[in-house]
Amino acid sequence: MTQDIDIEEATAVKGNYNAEQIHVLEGLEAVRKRPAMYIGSTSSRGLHHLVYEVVDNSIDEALAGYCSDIKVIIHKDNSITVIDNGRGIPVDMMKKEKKPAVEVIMTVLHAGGKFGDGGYKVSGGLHGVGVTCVNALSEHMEVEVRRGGKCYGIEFAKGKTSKKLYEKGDCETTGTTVHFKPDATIFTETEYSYDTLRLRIRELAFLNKGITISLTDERAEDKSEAFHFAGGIIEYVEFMDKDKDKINPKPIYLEGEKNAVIVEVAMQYCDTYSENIFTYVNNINTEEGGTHLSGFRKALTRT
Ligand code: 0RA
Repeated sequence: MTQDIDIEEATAVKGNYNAEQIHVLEGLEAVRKRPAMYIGSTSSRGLHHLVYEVVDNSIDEALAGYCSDIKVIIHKDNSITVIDNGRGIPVDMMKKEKKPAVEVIMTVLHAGGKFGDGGYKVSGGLHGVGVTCVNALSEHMEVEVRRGGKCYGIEFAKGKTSKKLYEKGDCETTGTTVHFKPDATIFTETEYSYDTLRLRIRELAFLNKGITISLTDERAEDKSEAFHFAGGIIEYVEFMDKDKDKINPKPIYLEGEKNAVIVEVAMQYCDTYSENIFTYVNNINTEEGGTHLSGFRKALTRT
């Protein structure tokens, strides 16, 4: 993918840049210039996508086994806060960049992948560029990191650092809080739909058993829900079949792992004529199926 930006022009306008700054600018400007290339669209769909990208990072932390609770808040001004109780984004200085890791993660495209250990990135999405894109497309973003007994803050505007990492004080918990306000000059729609976010958050809670994901709408009074499914996709199937006459009252459940690929299946027969089959890969609904679906069908027929 070529990043279409005139570095010479940018340098001429802004003065002297060193190579590293140009690299950062290149990424962020590219995202702001062609946002749809990174998040699909700048309509309502893209607006909601920003939330999914941030939540995705917390889900990854949960899949790595370090986070059990994710909170999503829609504020009155249609800005969003995502809070998790994971390990917190690392804040230590990175030698090459001479910047704290959290700043590099938030401002350098593709920086995400360099961090977690093998197989860290398991949840779907933009593979490390996600949260950087959200930052680039936000009027402002604040990140709070709770880690190693301390609480830190860092702030950005349109993807650029506006307040360097600072220590806020002591803190006994760990986790990350990301607050962002989508840039109204980029998005054609800036109002969040509770129901749209709710559907995806509930789906993520079904797909990732044991994690609690809550959604709060501060634009309305007492509008808050928490989703937690200990049974995961078993409960998803039960939910989908709740008004049907079941042949096997308890869904059949299979779980296995091969070549580092984890597979989960939950199924239930009903007395209906048509079947509903939903497949997901890394939390993303694969509407057109794939080898995972055809393999499953083949195996089921054989069995
Ligand atoms: C990189 C490395 C580690 C954690 C994270 C990123 C991380 C990112 C996000 C984004 C939202 N919540 C997050 N929580 C964690 C692991 C650092 C370690 O080894 O402790």
